[in-house]
Amino acid sequence: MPMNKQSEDLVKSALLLVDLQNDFCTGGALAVADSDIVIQTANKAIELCQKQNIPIIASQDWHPANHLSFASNSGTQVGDIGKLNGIAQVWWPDHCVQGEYGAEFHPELNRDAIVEVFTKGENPQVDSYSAFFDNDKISQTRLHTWLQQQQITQLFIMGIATDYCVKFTVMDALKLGYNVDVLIDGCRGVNLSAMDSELALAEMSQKGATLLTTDSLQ
Ligand code: VGL
Ligand code: ZN
Repeated sequence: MPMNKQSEDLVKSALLLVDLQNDFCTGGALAVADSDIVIQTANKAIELCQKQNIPIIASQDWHPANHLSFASNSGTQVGDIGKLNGIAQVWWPDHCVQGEYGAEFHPELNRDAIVEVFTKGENPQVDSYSAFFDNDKISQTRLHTWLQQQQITQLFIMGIATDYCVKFTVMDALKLGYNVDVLIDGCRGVNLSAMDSELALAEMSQKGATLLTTDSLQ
């Protein structure tokens, strides 16, 4: 029995792919380990979702070159921790600059399957880990409105990075009332500290997300 038959169930779902971009993959500015596995897992999840008419959507980190989360623009070192406009900030290498190769989705990702893309991180003054809100929680992307228009109330979420953009996206989704399943085999983290991804998953679970593997979509 498929666990989610989009046509028959009352609950409408979407698969949300978080930041599957070149800069977060091998060779990129902010690459996570095993990004090739993430892309393969995404393609498998896409195939399984397409069979059930579950739409595939994606977030895209999309920074202007002058973004203040870049150490190069802030007089800080990569990996430094501090505050940007009063909000906790890690300083990153330049990454996912609008229009550049690093910001594009990975070439091996089945990009044709993606029906809607939600960009984030365009305001140079504030970082945006979540696909829903900037880190200041003031500005929001089109994602929540779009999901409401589609009457989608359940999300399968996977991607990069477990300890930043996946975590913040999952937490906001839960706060907004979505039912969230995290496809953990399709997530990898930055792990500035070794346990960060595990801790992030534990937090997501504790707040109400279900941790699944992609084969449970079958
Ligand atoms: C991300 C750090 C900076 C992410 C984005 O996609 O997790 N991490 N920008
Ligand atoms: Zn970023």
